[in-house]
Amino acid sequence: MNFVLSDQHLARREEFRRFATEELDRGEQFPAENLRQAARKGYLGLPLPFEWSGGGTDFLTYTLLIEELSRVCAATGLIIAVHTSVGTYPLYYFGTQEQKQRYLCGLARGELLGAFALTEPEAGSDAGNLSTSAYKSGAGYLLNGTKLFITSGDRADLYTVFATIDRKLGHKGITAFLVEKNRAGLIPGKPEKKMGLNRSNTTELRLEDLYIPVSNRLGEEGMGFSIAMALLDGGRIGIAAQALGLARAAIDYTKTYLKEEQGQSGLKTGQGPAFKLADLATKLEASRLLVYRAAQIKDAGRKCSREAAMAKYYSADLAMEAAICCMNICGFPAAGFDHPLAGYFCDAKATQIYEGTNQIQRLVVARELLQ
Ligand code: COS
Repeated sequence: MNFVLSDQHLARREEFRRFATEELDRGEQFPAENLRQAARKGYLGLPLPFEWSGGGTDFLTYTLLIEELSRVCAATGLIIAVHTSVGTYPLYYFGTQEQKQRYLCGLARGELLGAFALTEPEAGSDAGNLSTSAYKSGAGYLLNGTKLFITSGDRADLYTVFATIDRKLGHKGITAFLVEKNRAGLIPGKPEKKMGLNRSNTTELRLEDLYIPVSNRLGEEGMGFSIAMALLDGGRIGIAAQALGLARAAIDYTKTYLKEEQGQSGLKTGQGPAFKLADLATKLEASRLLVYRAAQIKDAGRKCSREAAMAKYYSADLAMEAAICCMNICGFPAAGFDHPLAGYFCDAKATQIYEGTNQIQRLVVARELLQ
């Protein structure tokens, strides 16, 4: 295993860093302009092959992109991570040639935005227990049910939706479908008000007698759960990279704060905050290695469930720890709603919850250890 990024990776990281610093805005609305600029650079299909209008990079390069974007705007990082790993990869990995020809280039170029609709009000962590139904109807299926907490739920052009053809079959009944935004019966809700990441629209999605032709089924009937799980492995690496970006943002902010404070008042900083920062910087490196390793295992075409889970929960917990620690170091002003550290704190919390809670990640790791 290579512990050092290649010159090519370093050059791409520098490019992403410059782009994020110079071209991303940190406003409050849905970051449409950020996405447009990122699409212009080819960042919405970075790890997709050239033949499908992608950037032809490995997954490791994609994690560098998500980390750099998220350091500046975690919502932009999240939207692009979800669009790529679970919005576009379903089609790339499991689509027929005809399905790919319809949508894959548009997704990779960022002309279309992808979304992933698995979670339901009664099926979050226990994803295999979902109840959205898909009944055979003519040359297709009628879908009925409610999906919850869908990233870009009201913005996406193409959704991968999971429904069961027969609930009695358990996870073996779950089937995946490609659903275009303008289909009658697809009803997105209003964006949820969250404590962080409000630039990323998270919505409910109601499916009411939503007709889907067989030509939009992704994979065979009953393959949906395995498809979802396989995609989430990659998705979790992206979220781990997002959390890395957030942890780094908090640490960078506090480094500047301490240097300025030291400049003004000699030894006032003392060893307490400095040592705390050293601990965080060390954990950040450990976290990075977990993320890069998971990405490299994926790039090697091997199963990376355990490594992705480890990277995801370690990085997300670190993002939270870094935000709290840095707020403690910077003191009362950091608790203000508009303070950057308060923003990182609010954004970091979500990384512990979505793409499979950190408890689910521990379950994935523990199961592999004990099997
Ligand atoms: N890749 C491919 N297939 C996988 C897989 C993976 N990473 N993980 C599991 N599977 C397959 C298994 O091989 C099994 O297939 P067979 O029945 O053909 O043998 C099937 O899926 C069921 O696996 P398992 O018994 O492990 O499923 P569980 O119901 O116990 O669920 C957890 C496992 C809890 C890990 C799963 O439900 C999960 O990840 N939940 C969290 C969901 C989530 O992340 N939601 C976020 C959505 S986006 S915000």
